[in-house]
Amino acid sequence: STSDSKKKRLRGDDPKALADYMKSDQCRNVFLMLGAGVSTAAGIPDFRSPKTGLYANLARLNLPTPEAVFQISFFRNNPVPFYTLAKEIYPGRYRPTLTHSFIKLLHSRGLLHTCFTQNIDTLERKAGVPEDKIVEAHGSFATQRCIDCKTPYEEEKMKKAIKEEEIPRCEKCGGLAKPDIVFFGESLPDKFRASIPSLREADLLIVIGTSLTVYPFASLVYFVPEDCPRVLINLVEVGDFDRPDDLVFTGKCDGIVRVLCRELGWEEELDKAWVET
Ligand code: CNA
Repeated sequence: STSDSKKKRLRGDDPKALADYMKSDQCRNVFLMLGAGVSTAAGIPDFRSPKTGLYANLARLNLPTPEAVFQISFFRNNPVPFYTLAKEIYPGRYRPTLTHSFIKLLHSRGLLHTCFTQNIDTLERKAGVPEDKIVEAHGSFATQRCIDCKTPYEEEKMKKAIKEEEIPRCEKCGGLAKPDIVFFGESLPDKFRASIPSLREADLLIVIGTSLTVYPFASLVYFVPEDCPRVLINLVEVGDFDRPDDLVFTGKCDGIVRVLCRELGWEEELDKAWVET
């Protein structure tokens, strides 16, 4: 029965029920899983949205398939498409969204355990979420190295090369220098695997702005306990949110996060955090 269930039963798409649960002392460890949809309002296109997504707009780069831009074997022979794209999405041009500020708030309220992100734009850090709470599962533009001898490459030089449309090369071996973002066929950072067991401590999992199509990242939703409510906030329904305590909110994440913060009594703080970033 629901009465002896450890967690409060959550059903459907009621932000008040979610807010009440978040305010209760049952909810201590909140985990997040983020995707490109969190950053579209910042002006960074996602991959898979029809028309606006990056994959829909890569045709002009003459790729065999859109995914090739992130394939290490393709990159080795032709790094130009990747650097063309990198110029477009390079951090520095964008500011965090309201949803990023919500994550900062979860941290300052002592609720955030870990923020798993597929995003490579570093906007979580920019919003003020401390690095030790972020797992950049697909790496980021924060560091870079040679794909052959692995010698680190200077950030300023990478910035300059991308800006001036030059191909950055390792000063040691002449290999291609690439930002440490994970390409298809490359392994995920050690921190990703090391952080998976902590999901057993989860009292709440919030999944925001991802198509949940990239593995192993997408499988994280299965590592939280059976009775841990899982919340999806996404433009469209994705994944299998069919456990009894799962909640699904469809729409733009910034709007949904605002409604949730209103229910939490955090709305003013949310706007303040966002203005200050
Ligand atoms: P995706 O496959 O493009 O899916 C994005 C999802 O977000 C889709 O289901 C959209 O419907 C949804 N969405 C778009 N806008 C919003 C919004 N405003 N509110 C709510 N939902 C929205 O992207 P994933 O992240 O799932 O794919 C994984 C790839 C994308 C990772 O490897 C990333 O590195 C990569 N990526 C990152 C960025 C970035 O760093 N900002 C940008 C583009 C791609």
